[in-house]
Amino acid sequence: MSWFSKLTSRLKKTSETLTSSVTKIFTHKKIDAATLEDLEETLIQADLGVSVATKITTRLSKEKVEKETSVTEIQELMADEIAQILIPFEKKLPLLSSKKPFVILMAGVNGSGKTTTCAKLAYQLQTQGLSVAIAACDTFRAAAIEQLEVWGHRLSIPIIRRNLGADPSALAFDAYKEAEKKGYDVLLIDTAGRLHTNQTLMAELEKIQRVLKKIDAHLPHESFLVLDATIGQNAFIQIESFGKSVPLTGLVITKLDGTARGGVVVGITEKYHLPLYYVGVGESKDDLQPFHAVSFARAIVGLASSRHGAETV
Ligand SMILES: Nc1nc2c(ncn2[C@@H]2O[C@H](COP(=O)(O)OP(=O)(O)O)[C@@H](O)[C@H]2O)c(=O)[nH]1
Ligand SMILES: [Mg+2]
Repeated sequence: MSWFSKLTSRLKKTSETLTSSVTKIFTHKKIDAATLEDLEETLIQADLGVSVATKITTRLSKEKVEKETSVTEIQELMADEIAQILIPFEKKLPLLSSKKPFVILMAGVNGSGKTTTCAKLAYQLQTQGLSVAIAACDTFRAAAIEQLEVWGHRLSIPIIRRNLGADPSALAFDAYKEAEKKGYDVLLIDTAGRLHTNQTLMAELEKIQRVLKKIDAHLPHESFLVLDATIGQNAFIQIESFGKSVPLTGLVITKLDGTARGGVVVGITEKYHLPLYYVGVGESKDDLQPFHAVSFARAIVGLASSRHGAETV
């Protein structure tokens, strides 16, 4: 299955919900104030955010008012507006060989998908010819270390670990030194899940960064917040709270396959202006995709990858 087909099929819950509402609003109806108001409400309910909803309805009212418009035309217009918002936040990882190992810290609440994302990302980078290790800095739960070792075994990823209860910042320090010695290109740092309200754990996350900065002030090169899309608007408070302890450089949004709330990606990027590097669309090793704004915009409104239906990705 191509990259785009998978994205489209995994985002079906979001696109079907959105499309069925749009179809209901516009079938056999001209665009007028009432239909536009219904559309605006639908878009807000789909977690796209008020300003995006307003942009779409304003443009429709300018271009199409009092005309019969096909649902496809409306989908195209929505995809276009959404893509324009998302494009600035599509960014590729700058894996510069001068920064070796390139260090990415993964933060987030429990269950957001940090460990799985580390494994999938390591696998993806390996297939691009890079050598990758993961530091198992979630030393709180035995299951977390085991979970990484299972992935590591399955995908031949070196896991740098210590025993349960070990100091995560000391482990991060040692893992960097080991990755440096062994010449790994990339080091991913998995961390324990924490509620953003837990001061002790947030302080520990800060300590991991402080310890790494003693080696090199630029470390970690990237700090990603891993967000579970199914939580919808709650993502906003997580970004704000984690942002106080970690200078976030980017986002990973997971579980887009399991939710009708995929629109939240638009609301989040528009509000926080953080690059979105990857999206998680399932639980297996191939289910992490680099974020492509245009494809994503088309997929969430239920359109093919290009205007002509051809695969472009
Ligand atoms: N459907 C789906 N499940 C995911 C995705 N990413 C992670 N998961 C699942 O979410 C659960 C929690 O993931 P985990 O990586 O352990 O979260 P962590 O606590 O942040 O490390 C696991 O059962 C994963 O398989 C995704 O993109 N889609
Ligand atoms: Mg974990």
